[in-house]
Amino acid sequence: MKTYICGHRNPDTDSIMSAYALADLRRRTGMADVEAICAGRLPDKSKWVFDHFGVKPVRAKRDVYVRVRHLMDASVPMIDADMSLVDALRKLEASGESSLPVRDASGKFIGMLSPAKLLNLFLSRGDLTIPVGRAPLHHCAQVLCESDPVHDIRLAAVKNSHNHFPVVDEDGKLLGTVLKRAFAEEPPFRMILVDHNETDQGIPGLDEVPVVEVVDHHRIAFAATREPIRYTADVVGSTCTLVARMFRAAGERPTRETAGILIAGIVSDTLLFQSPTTTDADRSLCTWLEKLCGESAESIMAGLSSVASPLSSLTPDQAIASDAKTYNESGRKFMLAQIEETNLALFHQRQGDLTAAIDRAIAANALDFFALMVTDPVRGNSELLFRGLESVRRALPYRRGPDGTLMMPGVLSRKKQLLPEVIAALT
Ligand SMILES: [Mn+2]
Repeated sequence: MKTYICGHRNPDTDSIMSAYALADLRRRTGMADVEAICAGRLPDKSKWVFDHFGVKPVRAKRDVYVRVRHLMDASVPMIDADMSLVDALRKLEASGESSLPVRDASGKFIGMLSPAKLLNLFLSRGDLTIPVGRAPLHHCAQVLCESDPVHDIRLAAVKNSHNHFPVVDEDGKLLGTVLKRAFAEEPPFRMILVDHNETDQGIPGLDEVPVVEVVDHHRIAFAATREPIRYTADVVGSTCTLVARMFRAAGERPTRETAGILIAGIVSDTLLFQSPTTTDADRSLCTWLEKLCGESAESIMAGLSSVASPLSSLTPDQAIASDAKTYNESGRKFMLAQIEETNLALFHQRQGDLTAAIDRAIAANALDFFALMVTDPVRGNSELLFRGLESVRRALPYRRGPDGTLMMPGVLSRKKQLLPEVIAALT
């Protein structure tokens, strides 16, 4: 069964690199069909890392919804309309099914071949050598489209009296059959989460797919599981540090490329060991990786920093969404976004546009408030653009700057520094 490894929505470098490296490790330790994916668009910084180390980037995937095409049963044959009825009935008999889908010369679905529908023809001793296309077919079957998400149609399908559902593509071309029992089966893939564990922060569709493993360095808000799962969590600066440690524990040595990819995750999440989230484990594992990679953490960080800043290369809506996380706390729904920007002058210039984008995000997501943290990793400061619930803004311990943003000297971490203050302000 296929296993996807995926970081959080609006993924950052740590999320994507840890997914890539963990897929490498899981493949080496015997997991056959595993693929690292990226929840949404691959950010430019991540693209730079993959290009720099000459490896194929992880695939961007919008969601992991189970779709009709995943449930299709390839062993159920299809009948061509020009086949003689007697041959078609033999094929039906051999298949062991109660009915089979029929397609015309252009491949389009035209109906189901079902003995019940042919009873009159048998009784009148009709000619069984006629083509199937001229025989009475069954037309009231529920036709499914391959891209339909299963959760939208499961209820109707289970209630339907038929056991066979023909599947067509957008043009009506017959692709195959879904059997009713497939709706009761487990999803055809499973998930490993890296760099997050809250379903709200995960790739859309995550709540329908079983999670078999989590590797993470955030607060734990994972739902109770039905079966034991592998869960690796520690208070370190980067999920890539945990993956590097897992390579070591398994006695596996990352390749030059994977070592470099892990370093990129570590330096970006710890802001080259400046963030207060940094631990000794981040530093010592990074030293080990530098030896395997042959490139220093500093040079990889310099490469990452050379990639265009979000404020100069993205629209305001894209910039605030590029690393935004949704939280539900004390009955409030809010988003905390973070962008790294060494040029805070640009932030002040674009403040009006960003404010408008934030107000749109608040309306679109029915949020109580939205805070955008703009972090300057070079000087080690952040500023906060806050919109929404005024009582929360006033309860935050940050001084208001001349143009209304909140000044956060020395604050670099959304998780460790901003989130606890926001939670405290809510209670
Ligand atoms: Mn991380």
